[in-house]
Amino acid sequence: MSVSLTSLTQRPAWKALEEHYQNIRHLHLRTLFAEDTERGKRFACEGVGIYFDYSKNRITDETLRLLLELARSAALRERIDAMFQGEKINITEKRAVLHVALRAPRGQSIVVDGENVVPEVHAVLDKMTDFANRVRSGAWTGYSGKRIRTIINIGIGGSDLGPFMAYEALKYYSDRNLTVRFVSNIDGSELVEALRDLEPEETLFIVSSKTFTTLETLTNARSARIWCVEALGSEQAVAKHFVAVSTNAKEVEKFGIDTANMFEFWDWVGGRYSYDSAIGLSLMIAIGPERFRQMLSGFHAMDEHFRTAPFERNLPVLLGLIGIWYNNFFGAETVAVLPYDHYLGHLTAYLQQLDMESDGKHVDLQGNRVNYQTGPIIWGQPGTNGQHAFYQLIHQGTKLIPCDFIGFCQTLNPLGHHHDLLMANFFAQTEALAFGKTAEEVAADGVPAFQVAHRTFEGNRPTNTILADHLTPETLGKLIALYEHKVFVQGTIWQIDSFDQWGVELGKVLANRIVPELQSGSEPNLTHDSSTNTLIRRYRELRGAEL
Ligand code: G6Q
Repeated sequence: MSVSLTSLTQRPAWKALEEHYQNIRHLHLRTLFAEDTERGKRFACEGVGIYFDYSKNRITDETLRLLLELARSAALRERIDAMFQGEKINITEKRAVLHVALRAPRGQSIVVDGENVVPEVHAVLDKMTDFANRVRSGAWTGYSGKRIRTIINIGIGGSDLGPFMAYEALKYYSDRNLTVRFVSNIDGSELVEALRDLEPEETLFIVSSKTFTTLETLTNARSARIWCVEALGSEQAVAKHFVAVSTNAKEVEKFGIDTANMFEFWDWVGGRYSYDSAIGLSLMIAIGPERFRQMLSGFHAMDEHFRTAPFERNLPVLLGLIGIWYNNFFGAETVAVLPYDHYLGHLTAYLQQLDMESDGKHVDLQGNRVNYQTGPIIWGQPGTNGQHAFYQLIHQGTKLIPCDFIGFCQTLNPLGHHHDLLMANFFAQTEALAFGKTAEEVAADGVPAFQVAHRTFEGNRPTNTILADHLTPETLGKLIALYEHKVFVQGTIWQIDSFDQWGVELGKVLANRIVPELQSGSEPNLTHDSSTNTLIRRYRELRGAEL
């Protein structure tokens, strides 16, 4: 795709938004709702069963009109088509960006370098299905013939956060005779704690690494292998207790895993966009192939919505544009993601990587430093715990923190009135954040004068509400695709490459330089800055000391 674009901040739509911001920055949500009794319905839309209420945002019809204009000026439509058609839009790595192909139905065609990739996707899904069924049924046994009870996914970043989040999110649907654990950190304590109560005979390791060269993953995998071989008394045990998920067959073989037990994916799947590929093998084993495929059809439904719905009713487009409004015009630095569902406890950590690794860039596609803000800081945790902790700052602090509230109308675990109470909190919070409580209202409650200022809530704190029926594999797929595409929308407007991650690559190189300096027997010749040199010397002095 070659669309040449005027610099972002010089575009008429951008300039118009700057001016519009000056006009409405003091406008209160109280006024907006009072002036339009239908606002709660008008500023809401539904797509593929996800209800999106964006009325409690500091926007008017004019704001939306201008934001949509900005999207058009960024050639968003052309860019969406380019992604779905397999163009190499990840320009710094010269790669196509095709996580959407991972959930394309059998029979669809998406061509990369002259080849339709959809049949390959389904061939791997079929291989995963067969393997998952064998583990779940007990047909696949460990070396000593016992069935597998625990699966340990060893991976990090994109090869960990996605399957971990989704396993927790869909635990309700998982086979409780099997447990999945996730080991990511190179800190040996994590692996030791994960293994301490396990039977090696009943444990299966899935080594998940796109490159199969990542220090953390390979170090953990080697230690796990020693644990397994020592306990089972033979190298032959590896074939029954280790499988791999990777794009790199050569390295998998080098590690000693039979490539017949390797599940493939491709360089056009970014790590943080990969949990619906073979990287989700642990999840598929836990919830079963059928539910995994339901999740994929949820992803696909949102993909199609994103690809075809008019921007005015397009959930990822609206979510993305509203985020731009606060990030680039109000100067908000962060976004809080607040799921009101126990099972979504790891969603925010997952979205943190998805969003911040994708859009945390300071140069545009031409390599020029941008003169505007790009990706926000994503943070948060499930309500209502947050209400008893950091919500104070959202309600009464000095910072503007736009929030995404995510909730469900039905619970998977009906228990007394729990769910109504949970959702009452959800609705009450977005209401209070929007409307606040004036000093007059506080005084009218009989609050002593000295407390009135402290107990006044300015309100005008913006929130999005994302509401679905209940949490199913399909709903999770829709939700994740919603955020994937929201990140894409924003990256497109900011004109950055949302699909590379040079900051992560740097970390991989830097640590390798210091390892020999920590381990060498003789005093190393340290050439870092004086702080790093001193810290390394201190560490070398103390590392061998008795505990
Ligand atoms: C994701 C990133 C990064 C990556 C990890 C693990 O988009 O590239 O988080 O997933 O560094 O890499 P491997 O899968 O290659 O081990």
